[in-house]
Amino acid sequence: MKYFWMSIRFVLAQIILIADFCYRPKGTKRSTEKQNDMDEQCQQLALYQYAACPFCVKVRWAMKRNNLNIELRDAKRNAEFAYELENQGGKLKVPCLKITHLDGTSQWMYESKDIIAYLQNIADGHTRIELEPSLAKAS
Ligand SMILES: N[C@@H](CCC(=O)N[C@@H](CS)C(=O)NCC(=O)O)C(=O)O
Repeated sequence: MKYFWMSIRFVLAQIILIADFCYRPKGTKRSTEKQNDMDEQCQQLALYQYAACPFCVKVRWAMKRNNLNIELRDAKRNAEFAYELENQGGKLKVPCLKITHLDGTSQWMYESKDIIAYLQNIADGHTRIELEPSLAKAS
């Protein structure tokens, strides 16, 4: 019986991975200057996720759609990421977005809907992530 459920989970994971690959959206283009600014803001973010989690796929699609280059941390394959997520974030659940603030504190955002809404606000310029002085452009 154990092997039956393992097989079902394996097949479902493969379906999710294939769907992710086939239906991944194209990214919208922005000017190089705006993209650089967005990339700098995204350095304050990290997404803890599993490759074959449907909720994580939704978040990764939102990132792709908006050209947000956020570091992906696979908490299934990397024990250190899983440990950080559980001990600093509070629970071993994905997706979870880690937002590092200027003062060094971190915010751990769970729930794919909340993460997608937050990322959309960043992409639309309604929310701005404060940058480390070393990252902020001298202008
Ligand atoms: N309502 C959550 C559901 C997230 C969820 O159920 N994630 C699963 C993976 S697909 C999970 O992390 N479960 C706990 C675990 O696998 O340890 C969301 O939309 O983000």
